[in-house]
Amino acid sequence: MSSQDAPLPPIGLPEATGRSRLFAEPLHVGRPNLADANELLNDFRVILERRWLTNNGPCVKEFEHQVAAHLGVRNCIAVSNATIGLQITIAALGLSGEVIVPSFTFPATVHALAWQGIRPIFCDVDLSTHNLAPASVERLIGPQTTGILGVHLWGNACAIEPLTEIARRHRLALFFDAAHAFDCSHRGRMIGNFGSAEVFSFHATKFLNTGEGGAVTTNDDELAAKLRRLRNFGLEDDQVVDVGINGKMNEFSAAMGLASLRHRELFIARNHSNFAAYRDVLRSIPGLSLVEHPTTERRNQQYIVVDVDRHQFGMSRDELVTALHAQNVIAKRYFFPGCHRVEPYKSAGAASTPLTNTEALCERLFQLPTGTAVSRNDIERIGEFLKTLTARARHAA
Ligand code: T4K
Repeated sequence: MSSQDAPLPPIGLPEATGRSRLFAEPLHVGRPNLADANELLNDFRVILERRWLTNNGPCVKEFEHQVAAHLGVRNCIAVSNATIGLQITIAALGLSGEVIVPSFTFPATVHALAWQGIRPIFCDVDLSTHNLAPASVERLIGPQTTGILGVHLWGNACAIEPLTEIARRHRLALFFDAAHAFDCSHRGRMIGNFGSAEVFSFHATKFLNTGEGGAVTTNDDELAAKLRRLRNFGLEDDQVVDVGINGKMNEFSAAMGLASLRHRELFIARNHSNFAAYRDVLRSIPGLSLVEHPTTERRNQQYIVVDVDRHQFGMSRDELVTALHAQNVIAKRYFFPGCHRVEPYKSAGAASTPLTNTEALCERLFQLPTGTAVSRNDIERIGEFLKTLTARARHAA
């Protein structure tokens, strides 16, 4: 069970659960954005006819080429998922001891460190960006620290320049979990070009998906060569030169990725129009604010993140999410309760470190469905429901 699956408390509003549901079918956060099914089936047929299914096949090579060209980065190494991508990056950078990482992230970021025998040092985030707070990072650097792992949460870039300066001053590796940030920019440059390496996720729930998949990008050719070996059992031609793993992307995933790349403008346009629709409906609801980030940057807008003020709205975030679930709107509580409060990190003492901003965000934020499976009409219905919910909750108070 993931931390997000922890049971939600029951709420005492019969109006929210007693009637027929707002949606007959569940409306999910993370419903995949998909290319046309016939187009995909045709691509799969070609792969089957070619009888080359994995191990650096032609679709994987083409996918890597197109991703690198789109991001303007020298190297793209496609992998089986971002978690493996993070692990081989940690190994390729030769990290050990302790690495500073936000607690406010999906557990995969932190587990990737733990799998490599590294102690995660949890750092608080900035309340406005939800990303690593550079001043807090610097305070946590100790003799065992070898690296900083930032996360571009919701596709919003970390404070890259201050973090780069801190890493340079303390001679630490700096790399990024860019799982949410494909097709997003920082100061006009595409994410994928920063730090020693950046790791994308192409999981089904991500803006651009390959079913399962990911990629590591880097402008360091030597690091790229090592990452390619580590992804493929440590093999260099037929010689084993590193302790590698099997982190290869297969041809079907790469074909899905290529199809997603062809349709990405459509996906982005839908995410942006859904975001605008949510902004319209949430504007008039007291206690709910849509989390917004700089509009001067390119953004995939894959996450609709809402901040709940329980006093103004009339109920807590958890009560609200329960009420939405009862209506078949499967809102998520990313990233409750914070990695420092889950095992094994909690028992190792991480929960005793106060991470005030992280804990506040963990109690206040939730995510609503978007993507190509969600229409403006769906969003308006969710908005009407939320209006009724707050009116009743405030009346009952
Ligand atoms: N770093 C960060 C910051 C991440 O957010 C993630 C993953 C990673 C690293 C690791 O990347 P990968 O190793 O996965 O490439 C989901 C995803 O499984 C996970 O990939 C993602 N982040 C995370 C934010 O969301 P859960 O536990 O919420 O998954 P689940 O099964 O509850 O699915 C989420 C929603 O999506 C559900 O409401 C159902 C819907 N869904 C899901 C799938 C798989 C669909 O409608 N169709 C589908 O095919 O973690």
